[in-house]
Amino acid sequence: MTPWCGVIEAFRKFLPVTDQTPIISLCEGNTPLIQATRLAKRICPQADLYLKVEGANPTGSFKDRGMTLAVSKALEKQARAVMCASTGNTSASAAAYGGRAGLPVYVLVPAGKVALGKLAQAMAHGATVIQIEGNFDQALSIVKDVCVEEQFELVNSLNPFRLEGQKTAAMEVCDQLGRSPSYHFLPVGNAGNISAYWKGYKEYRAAGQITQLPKMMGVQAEGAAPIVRGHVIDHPQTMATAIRIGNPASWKLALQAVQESSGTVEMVTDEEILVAYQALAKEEGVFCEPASAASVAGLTKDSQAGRLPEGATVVCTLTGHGLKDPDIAVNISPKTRTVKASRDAVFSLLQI
Ligand code: AN7
Repeated sequence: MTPWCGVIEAFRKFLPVTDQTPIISLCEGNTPLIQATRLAKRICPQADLYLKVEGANPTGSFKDRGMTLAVSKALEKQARAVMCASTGNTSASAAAYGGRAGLPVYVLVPAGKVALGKLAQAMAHGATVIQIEGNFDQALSIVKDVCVEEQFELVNSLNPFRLEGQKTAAMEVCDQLGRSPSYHFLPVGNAGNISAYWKGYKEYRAAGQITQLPKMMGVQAEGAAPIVRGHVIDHPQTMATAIRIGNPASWKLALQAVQESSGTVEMVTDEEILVAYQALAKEEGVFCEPASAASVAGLTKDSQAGRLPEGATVVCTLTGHGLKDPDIAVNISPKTRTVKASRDAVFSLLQI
């Protein structure tokens, strides 16, 4: 068996690279597609449910699929530096891949609204991390200006190479399932990923690898749901900080994906997200970050409302690893107990 060498090598013929492109890879992709029978029995007994565990990528999120290509292309065109605005995961990925390419990395993040693990990653990989007293949308607007003036390579999903790389996730799902799912749920923030998946599915069908296309089901957090509400949200709010975005860059592309596929964009409350987050961790052994669980929260809602047909094959993308946001996990779980180092003290706590 040839070893896995990352998404550019695996999907080279679908990607805009040549023999001259220097490939910066951390062997991203090839993430598990895990069947979730226990969870399905409870939330959608009429369907087969699979989880695409993107937290298993090298920096713990799906962003690596796009970043390998964006940074490789930045290096090819001899960019001076790479820069992004981020709710956290893009900055972690840019820092890792940029560092590996030997490029300076600048990231702008909303102060106090980035999960600890993500901030730690950007810092550890040596990026210049600038926190702004504002939100993601303001950060992106500043970054766009700086990149034009300084001729830095913008590595947000406005960079078309990001979406090209991320589309490989849809292709992997088809390879793993042996066909396309009938429904694909994923969280929507800046709306790049849902657009990338749709591109990937369509290209795979055009290449004769699949015959059907899934319905694309986007899920936003209620306090940060501009696409569902049909207008920009100036002050987006959600504890799922990864998708705390009020003016998504790929808004139009996402709507197109949903309309072309006869899917939907819906919103779920923070409480519904946390219920799904805990169920995934406890019932399936899959620890994702809160934003990722929005996909399963959306599925739960649709299934309960009778909108999911009998025999559906459903994939939920879990976009980021649970370890990204340790504070949430600790804060919403029952407190751990500390006792004397004695057998009796320990036995007294066992619930058997
Ligand atoms: C875990 O890192 O926008 O709809 O700056 O980190 O493609 O934006 C992150 C987004 C879902 C939404 N799940 O994806 C960033 C950033 C997780 C994420 C999304 C993000 P898009």
